[in-house]
Amino acid sequence: MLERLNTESLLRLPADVEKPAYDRSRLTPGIVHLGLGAFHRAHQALATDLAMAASQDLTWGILGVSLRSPATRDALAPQDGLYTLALRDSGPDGAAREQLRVVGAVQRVMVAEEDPHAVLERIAYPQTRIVSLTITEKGYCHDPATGHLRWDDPDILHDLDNPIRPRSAIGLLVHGLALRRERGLPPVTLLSCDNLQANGDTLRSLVLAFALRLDVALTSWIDTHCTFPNSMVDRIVPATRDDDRARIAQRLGVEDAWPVIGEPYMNWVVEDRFAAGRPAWEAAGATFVANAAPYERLKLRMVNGPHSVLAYLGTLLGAATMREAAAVPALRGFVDDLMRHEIAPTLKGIPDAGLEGYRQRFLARVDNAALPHPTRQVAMDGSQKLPPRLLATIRDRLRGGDDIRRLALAVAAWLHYLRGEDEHGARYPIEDPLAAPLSRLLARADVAARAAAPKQAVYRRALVLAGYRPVFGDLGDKPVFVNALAAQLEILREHGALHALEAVARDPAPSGPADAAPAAEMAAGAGAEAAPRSREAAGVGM
Ligand code: CS2
Repeated sequence: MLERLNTESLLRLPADVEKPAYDRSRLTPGIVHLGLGAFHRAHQALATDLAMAASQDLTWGILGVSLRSPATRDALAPQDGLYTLALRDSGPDGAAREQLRVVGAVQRVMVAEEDPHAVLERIAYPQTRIVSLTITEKGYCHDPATGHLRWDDPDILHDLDNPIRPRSAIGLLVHGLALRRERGLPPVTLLSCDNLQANGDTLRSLVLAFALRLDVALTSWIDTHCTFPNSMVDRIVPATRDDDRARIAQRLGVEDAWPVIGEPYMNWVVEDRFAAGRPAWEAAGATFVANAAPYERLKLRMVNGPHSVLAYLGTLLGAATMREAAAVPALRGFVDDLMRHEIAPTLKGIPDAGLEGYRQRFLARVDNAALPHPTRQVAMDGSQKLPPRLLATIRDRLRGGDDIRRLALAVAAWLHYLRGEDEHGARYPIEDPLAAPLSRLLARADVAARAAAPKQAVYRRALVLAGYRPVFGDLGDKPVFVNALAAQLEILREHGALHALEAVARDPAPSGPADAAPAAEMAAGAGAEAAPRSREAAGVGM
């Protein structure tokens, strides 16, 4: 039985393992972080560790909060908050390389569900200056298409009436801020590090909307004093596997119950609007800017969008990892063409965005043989991920009257993936907060297609699917989109993913928006269906 990683065993780790270069016994907590998953531990916690080492300002210890699961707390508490970050890639000879660092910035871990009041107390702690979040897209309890708070979300409803025991991140934040205000404490910065477009602005509007239901004075206090910087974070962090744990324990000579693995590449761009100071994160390579929106758009569209495409088409083709997916020549070529021809042109005019660098790096990052990244991990929660990653790009393209066939194939691939069965007949679970309504949607689309005249069935199916407002918003009202989707869905259903990829590669881009010729004809034949919504398309009866 190996000894556990902790304050004491830290002293005996091998010399090639990097360690916190500051006195952890002098740390004081300045950050409360909601969502202590691998993503946070591989970037913000690391950056805070490096910032404290560089500046010796030790007032930025992190109190990590898991919203529900006790697993991270159970792993890290016996380790005094210490964990290993393993950055992995391949050397010039193709052999895996791994750089290990023990991160010391997390001082303590709490589980909100066990003791929500303790979390509120920490938000309302005098020394807390930043409350940050990586709770994934679905953690915001917002409508992915509009960005508005979902007032029908059971946790949000519960939290409006429960100032002492909130369950949602938004409830914890607002009730925690209310306590701060009551106690006359200074404001804090609320820093979202999730993959949402305008993540800070989105968080701000959700917090203010919730606060407004409780107390106007609180709302204006938050609005006037707290800040919500937008930020873009980029690092691929697959879930840790048992073989990672075993390998890392062997190198450390002690057991780490939950190391985190990631790629060496990291990019963090943050708006420099902090209400009460911040760590010297530039020591870890963070870039501070006045406006992070262009960088967020760049990353969501040029990394996360193609990522989702590889995950859905890859899953349909039976690829278990992102690298396997990108090794399918037709899919690789498709992703590259998609970035070049349909995504990158929507990002023109972004200053200093390094657009070309992002494109060139993308496939090389996915190819990292030392970092298997399951397609399943990226494919999950598509209902939340599609709007900022792919649909916003489609909207921009439609505005310009530009070709969207490749983007339509990407969206069709998600819808096709939702059937839960790959092209070899293997079944997989759909992990998505909207899994149940989406499954009903697929069933209704089938019924509508069966009921339609044969020539219109394809269009009818697409019309019902694109009419699902929580994901597509008003895109389902746009015949050009529905046509393009119908055409790609039809090819996927009838001939499979490879055929669809080859067809879109063979067919040179048309000049105008009327690209999905066969479906466009169907739409014309479908008369009123090409016009604004039918009851079915509006999602009635869902
Ligand atoms: C991925 C992201 O899981 C996903 O959906 O697209 O987590 C991606 O790896 C990171 O955003 C890269 O920065």
